[in-house]
Amino acid sequence: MAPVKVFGSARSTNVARVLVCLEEVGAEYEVVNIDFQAKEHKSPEHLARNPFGQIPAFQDGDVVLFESRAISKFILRKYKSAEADLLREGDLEEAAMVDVWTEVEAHQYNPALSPVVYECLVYPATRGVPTNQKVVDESLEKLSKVLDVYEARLSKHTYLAGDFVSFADLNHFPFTFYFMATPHALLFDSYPHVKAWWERLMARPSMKKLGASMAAAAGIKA
Ligand SMILES: N[C@@H](CCC(=O)N[C@@H](CS)C(=O)NCC(=O)O)C(=O)O
Repeated sequence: MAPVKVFGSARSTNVARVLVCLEEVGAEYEVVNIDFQAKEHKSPEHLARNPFGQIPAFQDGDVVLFESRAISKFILRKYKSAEADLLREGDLEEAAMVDVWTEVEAHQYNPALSPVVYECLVYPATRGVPTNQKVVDESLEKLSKVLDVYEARLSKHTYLAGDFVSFADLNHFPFTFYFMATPHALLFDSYPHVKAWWERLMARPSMKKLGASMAAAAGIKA
């Protein structure tokens, strides 16, 4: 079987979300780089894969997809096994909890945490602009409130959806990985159960492998 293709740069957060799923299920894949400098993401060829001109896009034979969370679910369904059952669709309640915490990542956690990553790492490196401290401070305040909820949840369960690792946890990998390279990583020390959960995730071979290549590509300490 030909390996599936992921279009985009492996250091991009939304691409890494897809790659961590591919690593978790042990699928063969190829990353096809899309050159942002050359505006390849806005080329007719790439717009046919992703009409919003963004990365990632994904191809598995005739199946062409965009939106990293949807691509990830396709992968987890296609390669589901007894060892890698990360959506828990065989159990209505477990699947619902995976959905709940997947939504929480998208609508509570990521909007609070990602501006810190953009302001401290991405914009200074890609746009040459200094960090906007007001945005960072406001985001950290929001993030603290979100982490209060995570701390309560993770003091009762090993992982977000329950006592099993799931897509809900994997989803947190790319942005949290970069957040840990900002000067604000110490915030997690105030949330011992969240910190232990993150360390458990980072001990997974999938995250160790991708983290090492993201750190090397972005020039940060893993
Ligand atoms: N919701 C989309 C977001 C994709 C996205 O924002 N990709 C960024 C890179 S991480 C991008 O392609 N930016 C270029 C642009 O928007 O022109 C997903 O999850 O796939």
